[in-house]
Amino acid sequence: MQAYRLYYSPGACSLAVHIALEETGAPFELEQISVRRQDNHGAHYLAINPKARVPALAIPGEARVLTETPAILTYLARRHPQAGLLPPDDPLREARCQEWLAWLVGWVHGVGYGEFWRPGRFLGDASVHGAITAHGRTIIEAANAIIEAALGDGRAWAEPHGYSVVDPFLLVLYRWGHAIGLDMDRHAAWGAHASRVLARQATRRALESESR
Ligand SMILES: N[C@@H](CCC(=O)N[C@@H](CS)C(=O)NCC(=O)O)C(=O)O
Repeated sequence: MQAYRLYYSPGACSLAVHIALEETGAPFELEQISVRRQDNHGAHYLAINPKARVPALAIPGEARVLTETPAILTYLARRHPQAGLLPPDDPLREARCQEWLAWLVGWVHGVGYGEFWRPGRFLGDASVHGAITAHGRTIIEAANAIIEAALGDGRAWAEPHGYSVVDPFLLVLYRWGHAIGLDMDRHAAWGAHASRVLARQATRRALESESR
């Protein structure tokens, strides 16, 4: 099999895709894109992904990169079913995973962390950026409480059937909570979940390679 190429940034949402790729066992290459220094807006990456975001996945034989984390995760799970990253042949169980992804990516990441880290994305007027950042933090904290309550019922993974593409995304958000200075120790069930994701070989390999 020819190798995938993942365009990523260390610790960004692309980490969830990186972990999923490791779970599949399929060959892949990495190309680091700096989202902080806005290098991704350079001509090289814009030609690859006009949306100028990571992750993007180059698929052998496919002219356009695949973008949008839920789409990439779903593709990898379905393309490599032996990895068990989505429940097989069960529309409701898959829909539950998509329900998580849509909310985590669209609301918690897109709006919560978007407002927190990039208030200028919402309004150009710098005088209101402080209020937008504070609003983003409120969204994140409310979402974190919902995640903790869901994981607090004793399940090992986001969906009770077993590990899925949702779990590495939850790890990304757990790390981001720490990164913005939230007291993540308040979320004991989520912390235990993060430890379980971190204990997987695929996660270890992805994190080790992103720290190099
Ligand atoms: N909806 C996209 C969001 C991707 C996204 O916002 N990625 C961030 C990193 S976590 C990024 O590339 N940020 C660069 C920027 O804002 O300039 C997805 O689900 O993949």
